[in-house]
Amino acid sequence: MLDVARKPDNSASAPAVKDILNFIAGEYVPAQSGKTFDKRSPVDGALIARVSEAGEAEVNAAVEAARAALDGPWGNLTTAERGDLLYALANGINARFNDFLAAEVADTGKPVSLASHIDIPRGAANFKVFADTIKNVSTEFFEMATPDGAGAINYAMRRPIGVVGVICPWNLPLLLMTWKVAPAMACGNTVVVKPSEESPQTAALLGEVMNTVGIPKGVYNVVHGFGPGSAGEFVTTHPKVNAITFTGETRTGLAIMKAAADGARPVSLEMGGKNPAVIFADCDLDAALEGTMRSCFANCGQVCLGTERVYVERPLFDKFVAALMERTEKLTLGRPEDGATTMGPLISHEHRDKVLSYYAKAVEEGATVVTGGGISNLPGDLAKGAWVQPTIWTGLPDSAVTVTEEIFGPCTHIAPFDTEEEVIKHANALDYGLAASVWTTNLARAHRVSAQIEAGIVWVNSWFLRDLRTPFGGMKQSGIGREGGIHSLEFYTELKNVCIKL
Ligand code: NAD
Ligand code: 6OD
Repeated sequence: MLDVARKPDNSASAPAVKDILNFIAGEYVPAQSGKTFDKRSPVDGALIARVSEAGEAEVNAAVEAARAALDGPWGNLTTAERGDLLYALANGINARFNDFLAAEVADTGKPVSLASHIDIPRGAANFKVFADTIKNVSTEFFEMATPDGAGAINYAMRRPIGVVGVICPWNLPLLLMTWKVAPAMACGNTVVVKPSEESPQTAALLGEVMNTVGIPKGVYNVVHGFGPGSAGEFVTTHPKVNAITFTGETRTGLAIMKAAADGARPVSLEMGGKNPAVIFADCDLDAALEGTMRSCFANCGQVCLGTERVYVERPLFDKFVAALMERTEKLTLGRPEDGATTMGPLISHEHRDKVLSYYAKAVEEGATVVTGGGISNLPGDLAKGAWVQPTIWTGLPDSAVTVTEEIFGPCTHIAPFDTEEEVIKHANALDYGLAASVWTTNLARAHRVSAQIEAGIVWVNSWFLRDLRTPFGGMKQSGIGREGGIHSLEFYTELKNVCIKL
């Protein structure tokens, strides 16, 4: 269970324009081409960073550095030595907590209160969890008979898979990047990370911590840029990248899977979702409202596990909609460092255009707009930020685009249901299967419904409660594979069997 509280430092704001470079073989380097792209604040549109865009030359250099580290100093460390370094990394992030917080908040505009409780502590915790996991895993052993009577023994060994390409999204940048980098490194691999173009800063900053704690050069490399025709494509098509782990949209994941087919390279894909919440009339209403508020609006609705479809048992429907509306209208949009802020902006104007197109589509499709539905007009500089109103709709059929496509914004549709059987059909109606939450005080029902919902994780009477030892991933088009605890080891290591004839 994650419950790490840290006192936010209100100095985590108003960054100057920074130059963000690629991190290759332990050095910060600009692209040979000199190409850069601008990173603007989602809060007020101000230019906050100029980011060096890696070309093929930088990606090649990063992959070569990663391979050299693997064949050299990193590959020679014991599991315990790697574990100690991973602990030092976690402590190193915590020692620079406010720097990471400032960088994350600047890139994403998320409230300091959120990033200081979730993003940065989890970004650090991932290293400790996987350092511990790797120390405690055994492999299988079989004795067998042989015709000469002497017998043979078989034992399995885990070996690193090699250079791992790590392609990251922008919604929880440090948390989701270290969620992949930590197990990859714990298992003895080296990495080439491609952060999202929208959130380059914390991945870059982590390079400093890698150097400070003495991670050998080349183990952790960062190349900045976009997807197609840029660093993302160069990493995922590079023949010397041995495996690719990805978090992002389903469409992107499928393109990466095709690229990985060349060379038969394994992929781990954590992709999109359109997650249901199922609220039974016997639920603890306050808890269900509190949890549903978070699952719909935390991080401005930009959480892959978030709820964009709420199904409420009919006797509770009107009351639930009215209460959720009331709470939604109390959300406070504002500057990240303002303690009163409970919701930030979307990541960019481009993403806002996408979310607003769904707001318009919902109306076209005949939705009742319970609250929101437009742009939030904030005063002063904030008027240039990527703000939208938190939005609730009712009245749409399951076939509506608004109810079937992932929007990834602060919005949800609420529909009534009458029976368990019916709501399970609604929940399972889409090609996505990432997460769901069920709210009921009936234990038998909770178990019955959870068992039937097609999702990688089902929360009962909670949301985003994460024990990092558990399997995490999506069913159907929400993902391929599972990571977390020992499941990460399945992806980040190759198992080999040694058979010794006695
Ligand atoms: P995205 O797919 O647009 O981008 C993710 C990363 O892929 C970025 O670094 C991007 O530059 C890169 N990329 C894009 N096209 C590429 C290509 N052709 N080849 C290689 N790299 C490419 O996703 P996003 O907008 O950054 O993130 C939001 C999406 O991520 C949502 O769909 C959300 O559900 C999903 N997500 C899923 C999980 C999960 O655990 N399942 C977690 C977080 C986010
Ligand atoms: O908590 C995690 O480890 C995780 N992968 C969360 C994903 C959140 C998606 O936005």
